[in-house]
Amino acid sequence: DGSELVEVNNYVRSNQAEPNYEVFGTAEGKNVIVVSLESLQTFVVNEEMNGEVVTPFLNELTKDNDTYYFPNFYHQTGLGKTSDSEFIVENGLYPLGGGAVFFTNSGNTYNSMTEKLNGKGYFTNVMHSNNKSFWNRDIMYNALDVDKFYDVDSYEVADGDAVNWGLKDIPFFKQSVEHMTEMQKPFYSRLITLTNHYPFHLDEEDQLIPEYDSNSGTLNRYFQTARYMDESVKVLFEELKAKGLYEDSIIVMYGDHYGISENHNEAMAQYLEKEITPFESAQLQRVPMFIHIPGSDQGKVVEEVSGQIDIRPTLLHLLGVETSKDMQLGADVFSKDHEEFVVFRDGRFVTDKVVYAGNVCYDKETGEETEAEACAPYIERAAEELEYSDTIINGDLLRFYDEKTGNLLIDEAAETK
Ligand code: GP9
Ligand code: MN
Repeated sequence: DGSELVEVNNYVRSNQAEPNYEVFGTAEGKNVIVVSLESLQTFVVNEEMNGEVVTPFLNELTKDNDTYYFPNFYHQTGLGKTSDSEFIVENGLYPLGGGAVFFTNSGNTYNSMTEKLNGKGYFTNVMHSNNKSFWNRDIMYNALDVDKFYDVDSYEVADGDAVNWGLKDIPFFKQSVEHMTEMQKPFYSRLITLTNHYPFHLDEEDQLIPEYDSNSGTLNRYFQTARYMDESVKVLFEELKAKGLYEDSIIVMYGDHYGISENHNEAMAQYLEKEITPFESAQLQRVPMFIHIPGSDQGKVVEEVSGQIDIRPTLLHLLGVETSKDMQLGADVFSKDHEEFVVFRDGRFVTDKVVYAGNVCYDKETGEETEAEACAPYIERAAEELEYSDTIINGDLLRFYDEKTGNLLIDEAAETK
């Protein structure tokens, strides 16, 4: 009957982070372009593979005056992979521990970022050249209030333009920007890339660097497809500039989840030149995150430990949209109240001092096992975070919440029973 919402609401309200008014609204009114970087992990950024630079364009962005780059940013997805990352970004809630929430709870009420931006006059859409029903997206996007889904039918897949899972990212970005030129402004577009996806195949003409030389063909090819992804992002920026959309847009990009699983630890150890302990495995869950605001001149590397759940409040605040009444669990990374505490969907967690993985507490600095007391206070809190999120989703509790006023609609709900 929604009564669980009282406790959840108390928790959310007491963990809320005030916006930082030095950056609040600095992207107000701009088009919003959010790019999901398929399977991109931080271990390839600003690194080389056998002397080859893997992500030259993204490396430049990490040093760019208009870009905030987050090297200590983690994915928080579960079995729902890409769709879980979408869920987190849209709702500021965790995905579920079991199946993909896009399948299990697509009938719920949500107060998505999309819905909020609809309310600000944005034309909201998702662009992804795959069948619309993959991950149940067509159904879930209705629940998230997405105005239009540009699925595979909105793209022309010419001969030689498809590889691996479908349309290559370069033609995908070109055609997506073409669509943007026709959109009502301002728009909020989420673009979901695809080429850097397992099993990481590329046509020869798109192989811009050689493969790696380990016993894992998967890891060997991954560097090549990551290199291609980097090239495709460069094309996105060029196209936005060519079409006059760049200056009026804010571009947020994040890795959706890991691409290289623990099955490739031996090859990964060869590349990283260190043993893949549970500590290293947790650190390998870092995915790059960029916030690019043309002309802002405020860019810097933000070392803050943060995660995908922080994207929604951070972005909304940059757009000048308040979130003080939102039922979200992340926090604005620019806020003084933002806490360096990232919870993975499986219960592992990372703070600025420790990494908790495999039931062992590690010193974040050294990667060595440290005394359990250093992690102890966080173990219960990590479980609590996930539990509150699950409670909201499993109980469809946003039905009983008025995000305009912050009122709980519990009495009303009880009456109608
Ligand atoms: C499928 C694409 C990839 O449309 O989002 O999904 P993933 O396997 O990464 O979840
Ligand atoms: Mn994915």
